[in-house]
Amino acid sequence: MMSHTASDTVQPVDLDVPSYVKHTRLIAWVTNVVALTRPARVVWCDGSQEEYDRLCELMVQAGTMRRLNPAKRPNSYLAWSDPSDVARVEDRTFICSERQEDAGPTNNWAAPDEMRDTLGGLFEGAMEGRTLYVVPFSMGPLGSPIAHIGVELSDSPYVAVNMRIMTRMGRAVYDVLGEDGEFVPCVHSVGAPLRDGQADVAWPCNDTKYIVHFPETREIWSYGSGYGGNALLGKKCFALRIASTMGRDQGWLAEHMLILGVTSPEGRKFHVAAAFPSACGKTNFAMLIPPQGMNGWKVSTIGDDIAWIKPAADGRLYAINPEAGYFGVAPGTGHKTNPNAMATLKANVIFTNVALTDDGDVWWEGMTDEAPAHLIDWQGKDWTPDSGRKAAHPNARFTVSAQQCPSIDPDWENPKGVAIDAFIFGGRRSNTVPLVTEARNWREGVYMAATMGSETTAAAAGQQGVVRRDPFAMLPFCGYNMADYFNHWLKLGEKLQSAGATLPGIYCVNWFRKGPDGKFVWPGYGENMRVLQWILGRLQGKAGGAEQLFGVSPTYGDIDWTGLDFSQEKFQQVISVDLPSWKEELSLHDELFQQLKQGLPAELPKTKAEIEGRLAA
Ligand code: SAT
Ligand code: MN
Repeated sequence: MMSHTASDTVQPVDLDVPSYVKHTRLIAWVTNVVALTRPARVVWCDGSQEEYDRLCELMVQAGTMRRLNPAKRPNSYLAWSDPSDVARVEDRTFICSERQEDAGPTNNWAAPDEMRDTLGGLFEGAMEGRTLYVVPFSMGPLGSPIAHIGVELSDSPYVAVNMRIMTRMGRAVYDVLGEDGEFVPCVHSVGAPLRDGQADVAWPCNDTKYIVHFPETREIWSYGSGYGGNALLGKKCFALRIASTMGRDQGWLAEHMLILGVTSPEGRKFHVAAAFPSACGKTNFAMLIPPQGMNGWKVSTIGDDIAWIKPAADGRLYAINPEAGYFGVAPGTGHKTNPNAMATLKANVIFTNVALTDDGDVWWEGMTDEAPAHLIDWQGKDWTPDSGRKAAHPNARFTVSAQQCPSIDPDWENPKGVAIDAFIFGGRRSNTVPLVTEARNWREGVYMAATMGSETTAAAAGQQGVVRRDPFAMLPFCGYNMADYFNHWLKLGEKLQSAGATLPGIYCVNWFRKGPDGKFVWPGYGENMRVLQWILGRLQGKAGGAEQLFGVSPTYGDIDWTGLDFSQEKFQQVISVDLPSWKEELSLHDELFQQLKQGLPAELPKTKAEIEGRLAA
């Protein structure tokens, strides 16, 4: 990068603090970040529609976004990122706790002082020529006792408008903050200063990337990427990595979970929180429409990605969705697979890295059975169905307000949250793991969740389709030592149980078993309602099942098959527990336990020994 003597050319900018911002510590922090990064101007975002429209128009002018055909997709935009900036970068993500063992062996760690030096160098002058946006946001309903506030300073208008959809962003946050309220400071730069009249590019970013968390001081610094998970700092950085450490310290849980409501034909309502790794269908599951033959069942959506869960005075666990929108994977979302998402996406959407149709609308693989004859692909190139490549990036995303979802639950903004009846953990496994298994107790459930494996997806940079352990679907998102995290779950369960509470049931699912032909055997999507129904039946003592190696799974007769032609033979293919595969699977659990041996709760190897005993017998 060019060296530059900033003091000759760059005048200190006028901060222009709005009169409604009265928080001295916040103003001092903004002053310091401005002095370090030297933006050309500072804009205090108020969260208004006028501001959103203005920033979108600015990006249309700059070539960052294009406006979609208002007749097809009102008030919606399409952004194409730099081809190198399309996913989270786990190898560039750091947890900088004071002690390395607090980050644990599954996180990248750097000493806080050294990292502060590195960041100081990177952020020095990083915003030259750009605008610094001050983005105040609340994770969770404004003023809710479960909510927490953050302020993101970013030189990306794409971040500012996406944060307005994904969080409660704007002026009202300052009323809650007052003069000295707590907030998580988040600093973000795309790392592409504009110097000496240099022309801008449509999607500025930098080959050098750092996504950094300081858990003790609860700070986030992100450099070099404009992509969602790296740049919208309220999401994975705050609501999972920083919040998980807050939860550890304060006795609650921040989880990579969707939250849904499910109402039985008799009108009884349950709430389920379910953890799956990125790009494994959380949004689809949260918006599930029960299939033909399961009339009277209803699923409603509370959240699609993150849950903050706190024990309440009644001994039950209550969950809120800290977000206000969905940053969902577009490919695979269609009228057949997720009609609710398609309805949600009718208007007011920001699409990133999907393809553009000739009539100014969007398309992606899986939206329709047949692809349009001609498209402009996500890299701006002409595309036809025989191009031999995908039109949308596999991790292409939509950003849309949760309020637009037809299946939104009336309680989705309830500041108290909803009481959780069951936790579901699921990975993407073409073999080995059965369709559904019930843990016989909390400890067995924590074991299942801790040892979960999943085939990697396009949501993270790196090789795809390889099985890796992804405990609780939190491997990339836990802000502290995973062994301590397991312990936190075990201890929370013990505490609630000894106070006389009934804990939620824990279930492990796998929608992704493949047959000998390499195709998925389970139809998935709406048909997952049958599994949900079995789970709720178990919770009420109404549904049967059979004990297997590590829990209870349904037999063919325990599932309601009304309206679906699914043979006993196929069912065997998705439910079977193959003993040689499980020997192999347990050795992989062992590898994980070896890696996490420091601080690993004894309950986990003990549970494994029990499974091994059954396997030998
Ligand atoms: O890119 S995000 O981290 O926001 C989405 C995901 O990977 O789950
Ligand atoms: Mn996610």
